[in-house]
This record gives sequence, C-alpha cells and structure tokens, in this order.
Amino acid sequence: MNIVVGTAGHIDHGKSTLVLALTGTDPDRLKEEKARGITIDLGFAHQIIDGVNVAFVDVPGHERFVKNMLAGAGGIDLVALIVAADESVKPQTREHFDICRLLRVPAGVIVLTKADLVDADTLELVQMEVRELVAGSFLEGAPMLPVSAKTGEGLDALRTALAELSGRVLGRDVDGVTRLPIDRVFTMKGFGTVVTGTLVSGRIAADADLIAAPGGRHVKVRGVQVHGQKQPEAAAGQRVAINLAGVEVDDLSRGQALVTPGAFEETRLADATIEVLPGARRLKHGARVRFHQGTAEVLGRVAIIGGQEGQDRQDGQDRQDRQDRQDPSRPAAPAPPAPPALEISPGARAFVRLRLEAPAILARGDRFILRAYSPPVTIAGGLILDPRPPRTAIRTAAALARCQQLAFDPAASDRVAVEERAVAVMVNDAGVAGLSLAAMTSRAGIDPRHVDARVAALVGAAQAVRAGDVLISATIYTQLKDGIVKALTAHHKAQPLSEGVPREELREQLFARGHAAVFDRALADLSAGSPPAIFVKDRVALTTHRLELTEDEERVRAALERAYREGGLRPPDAAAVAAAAAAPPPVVDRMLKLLVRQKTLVKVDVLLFHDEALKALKAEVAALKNSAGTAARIDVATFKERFGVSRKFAIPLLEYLDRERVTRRTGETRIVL
Ligand SMILES: Nc1nc2c(ncn2[C@@H]2O[C@H](COP(=O)(O)OP(=O)(O)OP(=O)(O)O)[C@@H](O)[C@H]2O)c(=O)[nH]1
Ligand SMILES: [Mg+2]
Repeated sequence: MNIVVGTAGHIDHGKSTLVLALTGTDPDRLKEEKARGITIDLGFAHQIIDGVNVAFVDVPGHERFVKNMLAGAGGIDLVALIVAADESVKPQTREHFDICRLLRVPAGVIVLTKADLVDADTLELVQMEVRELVAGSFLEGAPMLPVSAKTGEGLDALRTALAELSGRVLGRDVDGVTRLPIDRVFTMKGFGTVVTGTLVSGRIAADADLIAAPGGRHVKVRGVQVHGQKQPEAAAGQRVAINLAGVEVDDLSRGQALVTPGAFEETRLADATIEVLPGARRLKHGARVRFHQGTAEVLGRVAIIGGQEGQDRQDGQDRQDRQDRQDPSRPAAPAPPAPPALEISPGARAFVRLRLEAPAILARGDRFILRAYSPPVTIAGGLILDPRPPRTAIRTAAALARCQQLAFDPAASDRVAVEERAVAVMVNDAGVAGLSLAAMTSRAGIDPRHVDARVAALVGAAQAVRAGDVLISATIYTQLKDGIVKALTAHHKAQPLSEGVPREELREQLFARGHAAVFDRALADLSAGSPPAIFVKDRVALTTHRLELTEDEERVRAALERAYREGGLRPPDAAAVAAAAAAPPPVVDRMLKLLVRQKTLVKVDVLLFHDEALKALKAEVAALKNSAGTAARIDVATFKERFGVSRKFAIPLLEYLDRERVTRRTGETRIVL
C-alpha cells in the first residue's frame, strides 16, 4: 500500500519539523531554506508506518510560494492540515485548506503543532476555531491531534491516524495511460537526468518510451526508483524518481508531464466548471488568471459560458435597487431579460472556457485551481469538462446546454451514462469530420478498454454511425446521405445523358472537410439498400436514373454501335461513321461520348473499338499460349495476318495488349503472358 500525504498550513506552523519528526528526513533541502528557516520549495520524505508506505510532500507556507504548494498538492491522497497551537488559523491555513477542498483531496488529518507551547484552555480555543474552519468540508470529523515535535507528544497517535486513513484513499488508475506531472528535474552523478513526481495514473517501467509534454520530446526510461529503492516498475499512487536517457536537464522543467505517447494532445483551450471561493472577489468575464493543474502553472483568461447558477436573483435585485433610486414614484417597469452574466459572484459556480497563453496537457476530469493574476491569491477551483472544445461561440444558450451535457461528478457512480453523454456531445462537435476513436480516450477521457462498448451503445441508440475509426453523428450522417441523393438528382436533371457524377468529384463537392471513411460508408449504405438507391462504379448514379434519349438520338446511338460492332478490329473511319449515323456532327459526337462512357466503345490510342471486339481479341491472343505451350510469341507480321488488319490498327492494338498485360514486348516480338 502506497499513499502520498501532503502538508498544508501557514508559514512557521511546524510542517517541516513535523515531517522530520515522523520520518527522520529533513524535507528542507535548499541552502537558502536552512539559512532563512523557511520552506521555499517542495520537500520530500518517506516512512513505512504500520506496513503502509507513506510518502510526504512538504509544502511551503509562505504566501509568496503558494504556487510551489500547488505543484505539490496536485497529486496527494491525504492532507495533514497543520495549525500551530500558539497561532491558530492564519491566512495560508485558509488558503491551503481551500485549495485542498477545491482539488477534492478525499481525506486528511488536522495536526495542532507546538502543543508544548500552550495551555489546555488555549488548545481548546484553537480546536474550536479549526472545527469552525472545516465545518461542512471533507475535514469535518477528521482526527484533530495535538502534537509536539519537541516533546514527541501525539506523534504515535498521528502515525496511527495516518495508517487508518490510508484505507480511505481512492484507488488510482493503475492500468490507465501513464501520466507523471514532473515536480523536480536534476542531474545525479553517474545517472544523468532524473525527474521526480507523483505518478497519478498508469505505470512506468525501465525501458519505457514516454513523451515529455508539452513539448513532445521523446524520452527513454533508464531506471525507476520508488522511495529510494530501484524498482523494475512504478505504479500510479507512488512517488517516483525516473532516470531518463536522451534528454538534458535544461530540456525539462516542472509543469511538464511524462505521458504515454499519443495519449494526450497539447491544448490551449478547455471548457470547465468552476466554483468561486466565497471570500474571493467577483470573477469577471475575460479576467486574466493563473491556471494551476498538476505541477503546471499557465497564464490564461476565463470566459463565462452562458449564464450561471445563483446569479439571476442577484442581478434582479441590483436592477430593482437602481430603479428605486432613479424614480421612487414610478411603478417598476418589467425587467428586461437578463443578459448572460458577465461575472461570477463569490460562492457561485459557472461554466467557463479557459483560454491559455501556453499549451497544457489536460484531460477531462482534471481538477485545477485558479489564482488571480495580481495579487496572486486563490480565487476558484474547477473541473475540466472538455480539453479540446470546438472554437464556437460561447455566449449562447446552446453553448450552455452543451456544457450541461458535459458536466459530471468524477466521484459519482454513473460513469457509463456520463461517458456516453460526453461522447454524444463530442461527436456532435466533430461534425462531418467525425470523432476519432483515439479522441474518445484523449479528449473524452474514456479508458481505451471501454471505447468499443461506448461506441456500441451510441450506435445502438441510433445517435451515431461508425465508419472506419471515426464516429459521426447520426443526424449529420443522414444529412450526408440525403445530400448525395440530392446532388445526384440535380446532376441527372441537368445532364440527362451523363451516367453519373465521378465518385471523387462527388466527395469533394459534398464532403471536402469530412473523413473519407464516412463518405465510403454512406455510398456503401446507399447502394446496399433493397432496392438500392444508387449505383457506385467510377461514377455514382441513382438507380432510378435512365438515359433518356430522343428517338433520333437512339437511332444514331444504335447505328453507331452497329457500325463499330461490325467493324470489329477494323473500325469505321470518320466518313463511314458519318454515313452510318446520317445525323449532324454534334449529335454523332454526343452519342460517341455516351458509348464510350457506357464502355460499349473503348478508346485505344486515337481509335475507337467496340468492346466486344477487344474482348474477343484478348481471349484469342491469350489462347495462343494455351495451344502453343510455354513460350507463345507473336510479332507484327503474324498479328496482321492472323487478324487481317493493317499496320495502322496492328500497332495500337498490340500496344493495347501490352497495357492490358496480355502480351509483353521483347524487341521485335511479343511474348504472350
Ligand atoms: N516548541 C515547538 N517548536 C516547534 C514545533 N514544531 C516546529 N517548531 C518550530 O517552529 C519553527 C517553524 O517550523 P517549521 O517546521 O520550519 O515550520 P514550517 O511550517 O515548515 O514553515 P514553512 O515551511 O516556512 O511554512 C521552527 O523554529 C521549529 O523549531 C513544536 O512542536 N514545538
Ligand atoms: Mg517548512
């Protein structure tokens, strides 16, 4: 059993001293930290407590280093909220506690440090204040233990509490995609580049190929350490140190993550729900914020999607107040419909679109923290709903409805229904391009092993159609099929003598931005019905389409066909054609083209032959081989004689046979293949 415990609490409240007392390791490792007596960056220690492997992430309490605290808090299972008994609740006690609450840390302990410095009455007062702080939160009812690192009082009780709480830790996704947010990068003599972090999902084995993202650099795992021991493999939930080959320290930094290749796409846009802290200022539409997820901090802006819960009443009241001030004697005019809110009130929730100034690696279901740009105080926390939303308008009712469809509680048990809803939304977003099965994992956050089941459910419910490795919305697919029928109908009407639209032309006309597999599937479906709606060859046509020729055209067509059939391998020349047709040249020309399209006549070089004549020729030449045994040969002279044609026809016909792979030219003769 492995758990990661993070400290939290105000500066100087004894977090690092407590970790040292519990583990024997001083988490403050920087020279500057020792000199100033404060923690600046994350510190790490570990200890086996009652058979549980406990990793400690010690965070700084100083308000200037909350960003470092956030990099550590991202991966913890339990929090040890530290409150010094002689100082009680202070600003960063609240801020760190808020952060843990917003990140949905599932459980924790409250430690009242420096118990040796206060009397029983003071301790009781502090206990009351802390209980008040955590009332109604995940820490309501958590163990609250007075401890002294100086006398050792309470340390055993704390160890017992941590071991007991380890049973409440949520299981990590060990078999999912690998994701290790990097919190430290350094070189080690004899090893080279080492990164550390809390492995939030998947596994990392020696020799694994991973990607450092954002950035996309390929790295190879040379070695894996867990709690200072070399291991063949690390699994989600462990603190790990990874020795990497093929990458320099300067190429990596905190905020990147080591991930399975292809499992994530970098993004600068995400849709999310957020909850603004009750004590924060109003969050304005377009506000610049610091976005913290995993170990990353990225600047960005928050745009409010649609309206928000709990905002309408407030707006109405404001309007009423204004009207009352303006003219108390006039009856209040009916309020105009409220435009979507342009700010989020303290304590309220809203759907937002995050526009980041640098790329991030995000997954649906990721928790994050927003801090104000300046001063950098924590203002909100949230949950990623869609890490790659379409670039569509967001100040609309439709955008709001879309987010409501995507909203979910990762802790709830209705996962299947939630995933099906999300895929339905994303399939709609994808339009004619379709949603790739790969994106169902990278964007909708579905375990690759469940992708087939979700696809089957959507297809079964007639919400989507699968074509190759994409899913397309059933509505769009029907529109596409209707579009094909419409285009063919129009084409047949405009060009009654054409036998249809060339397949590629049809695709470009209707489906330039779409996925080729979807178009192929549509053609297949339309031609598979009974009766089929279309014929698909090189050209696509409606099955109801008949060439409608005038009587005169039909006479010319038949006459021409007869002339070429009778001509055989000696087709009629221009004069003979004109004589046979006895019609104006444009009609003759049209009918010849029709015969070629229908493949009744075949163009060989500049000559036209009846298809039957060529078929007979091929069969007869091929038969030479069967009768003459292995190496049947034919040259121009024998060909002329055998088929009774002049050189004018013999040469193009022999070259035609070469192209058709009936014969192969070697020097002056040809081998029958
Ligand atoms: N008497 C007494 N002093 C303590 C106890 N725990 C910590 N201290 C003292 O409190 C001071 C601050 O302790 P730290 O552990 O550095 O506090 P911290 O919470 O890690 O501080 P930051 O990391 O800077 O936020 C040090 O001088 C410690 O010796 C305790 O249980 N009893
Ligand atoms: Mg410290």
